[in-house]
Amino acid sequence: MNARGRFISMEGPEGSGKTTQCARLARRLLAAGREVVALREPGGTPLGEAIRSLLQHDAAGERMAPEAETLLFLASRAHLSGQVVRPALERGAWVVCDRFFDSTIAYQGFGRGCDVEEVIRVNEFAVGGLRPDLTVLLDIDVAAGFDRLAGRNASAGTGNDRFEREDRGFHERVRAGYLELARRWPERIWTIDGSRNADALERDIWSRVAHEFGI
Ligand code: T5A
Repeated sequence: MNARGRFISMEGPEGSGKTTQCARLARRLLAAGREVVALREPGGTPLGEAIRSLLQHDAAGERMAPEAETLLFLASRAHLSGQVVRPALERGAWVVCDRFFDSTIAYQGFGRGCDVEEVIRVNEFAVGGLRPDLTVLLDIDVAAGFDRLAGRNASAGTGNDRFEREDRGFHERVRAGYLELARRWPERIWTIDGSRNADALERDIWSRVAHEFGI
């Protein structure tokens, strides 16, 4: 458990509904009278948002080395952890984060093929022992997640970013990597079927959070 506040991260493959559920969980916590700090990764600070933009778009068609990509995510996370997450937890706030360090293990480790144990070690260096009290893993079939994104992109008139353009094999490895992490750290990572409707997921996540943290 973190000093005073609570730290919850939401993880999963593309289109699994993390952003939707983070917003709903934050609303429930606010309604329960908690101070909530809602964050996303990469991002959450001006430096982090600048790094996010570097990571999501091709730099003049140049392919980024997997190690460079990993370290950019970690730079954003190190800054966010020290500047925002730790101070929030120390004053007793609830931090709800759309992705945290499991994303780097799943995407850059399992997805890109960087050595997983090495990625875990550098992650530790970046966050200095900080870890979520609870991680909700929204698991979804890769094709189903991409169908959702296609619907969203069509109505928003946007295209796929650098990660969404990766092939099916990459995203299958990411999904399998997440499930492997859930087996490795069952006390922290709770896997839930993300293909269900958003209201049902919201209810289940809230009931788990309320029960686990005594709200
Ligand atoms: N990344 C990130 C790494 O490679 N390494 C890292 O260390 C980190 C931190 C971030 C990218 O960076 C990569 C992973 C990502 O590719 P992002 O824009 O933040 O990019 O992308 P995602 O985190 O993948 O978020 P998305 O917005 O693409 O998907 P979400 O958040 O899972 O889904 P959400 O909630 O936005 O929903 C998508 C669509 O589905 C609908 C929504 O209305 C929306 O249209 N929807 C549902 N439809 C049916 N049923 C439900 N239950 C639904 N929930 C949502």
